[in-house]
Amino acid sequence: MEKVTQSNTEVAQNYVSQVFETVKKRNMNESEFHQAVKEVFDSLIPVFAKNPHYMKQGILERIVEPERIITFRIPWVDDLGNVKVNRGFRVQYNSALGPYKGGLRFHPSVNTSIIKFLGFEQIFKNALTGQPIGGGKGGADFDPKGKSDGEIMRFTQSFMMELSKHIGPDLDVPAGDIGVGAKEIGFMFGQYKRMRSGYEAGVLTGKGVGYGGSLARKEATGYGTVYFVEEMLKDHNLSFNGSTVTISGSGNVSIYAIEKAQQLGAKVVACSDSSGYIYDKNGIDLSTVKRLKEVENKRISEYVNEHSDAHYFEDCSGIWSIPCDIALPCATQNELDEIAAKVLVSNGVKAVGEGANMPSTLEAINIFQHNQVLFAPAKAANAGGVSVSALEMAQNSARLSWSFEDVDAKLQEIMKDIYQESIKASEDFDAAGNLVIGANIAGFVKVADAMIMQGVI
Ligand code: NDP
Ligand code: 2IT
Repeated sequence: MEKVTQSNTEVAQNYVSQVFETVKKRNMNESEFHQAVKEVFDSLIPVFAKNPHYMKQGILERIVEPERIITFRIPWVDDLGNVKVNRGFRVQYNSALGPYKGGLRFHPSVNTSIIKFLGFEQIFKNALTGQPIGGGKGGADFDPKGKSDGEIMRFTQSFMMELSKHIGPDLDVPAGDIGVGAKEIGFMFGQYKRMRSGYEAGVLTGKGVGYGGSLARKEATGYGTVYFVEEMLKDHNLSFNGSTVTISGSGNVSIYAIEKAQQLGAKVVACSDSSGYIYDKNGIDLSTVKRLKEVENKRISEYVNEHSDAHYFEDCSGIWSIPCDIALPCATQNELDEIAAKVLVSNGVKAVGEGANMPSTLEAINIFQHNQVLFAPAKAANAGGVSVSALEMAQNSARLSWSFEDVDAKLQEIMKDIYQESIKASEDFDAAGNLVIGANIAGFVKVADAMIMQGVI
């Protein structure tokens, strides 16, 4: 390790901005991808200043270039007999630490930029978990809203016909993300099995618990986010207990973040979907949200029909105008912008924890950090989901299934470790307490060192 001088820092800055310019040129019009890359690159300048050998190894140039991107046609037939065509994606980003691992997203907004930003972040998130998993992501621009179970099954079967050529328990292990839950994973697993001569349980995670799924996987991302934020709060003599919390979204991550925050004594007063948000000053009744979203597939607006004190507001971004101590964005990318961040700050928010992937814009993160708001970045805070996916792979390989309590205890341990590692990296690189920098560096160093040991590949 070299002594850091001003000129080392300048060399590192120049290197980073030159590689970033190439990234922009080579990946034109991919704004989400640029945003994710910029956040990581900016964090790494002190690493290159201290360890110039990473620059000589061309590590940034290699790490931003996916090992492989697969795109494919997904033809399927709707209930009326019409032929539909969607586009499928899988980015196999980095396998330095293990098989590619990461979710599948079904949403009309899915495109190359979205899948690449998610895949890029997944590399460092997966490294932080300490589990042997590389980074990948995939999905399709298919909109599951309003589709029958038959349509969803036919679509996912067609999707898997093609994806199956590229995945396997030791090669690439997809899971869920927006629009992909246990139902879709079940249909995909069935179709994959038909096309193989054996039962490869570990090819997908997030499976039903009756056929190889792990207990606590469903809860893992939301619970993990709250465990991580609780750890961060504890360091500042704060806690969920007795605090007022807003949590955007009402999908998988959001529901289980609400559940754990409530178990820790918080009052969660608001949640949302893409149409609008609800505010319940008495605290959200989670059993109603679960029934509406997990069973009946309804809009969050229906909540107020059953809770007369609650209010529904159109425009989901308005959720950030509700005064709270802790805000957990758990819906989607860029759902919390600079204006929303300023409103949260002026209402006295103490901590923000990202359950979703890249929910805060770079400008919003700046606002939080300049106003001493504790900030838990997605890569670290939402790593609980993929951590338990890796535990599901381990159980599948061993042909065992662990109890809910065992998996939950391991999850808590992993989230604490990620917090400690990120804090330590922030201190080692003169940014004490900055978890964006700490998490990016801690994840990056593991991947970069493994890549260097494996040669120029
Ligand atoms: P779900 O599909 O279960 O839920 C998504 C929620 O976010 C829904 O309430 C949805 O509302 C809302 N939402 C989606 N898109 C938008 C949008 N454009 N604007 C406003 N609201 C929107 O997905 P998950 O809960 O699994 O995922 C949520 C986030 O967490 C994503 O960023 C995902 O990448 C991330 N994540 C997920 C993990 C997992 O294990 N599932 C792990 C780590 C991160 P509506 O129903 O109206 O569309
Ligand atoms: O963004 C994520 O970490 C996920 N959607 C979960 C990935 C996984 O493989 O469990």
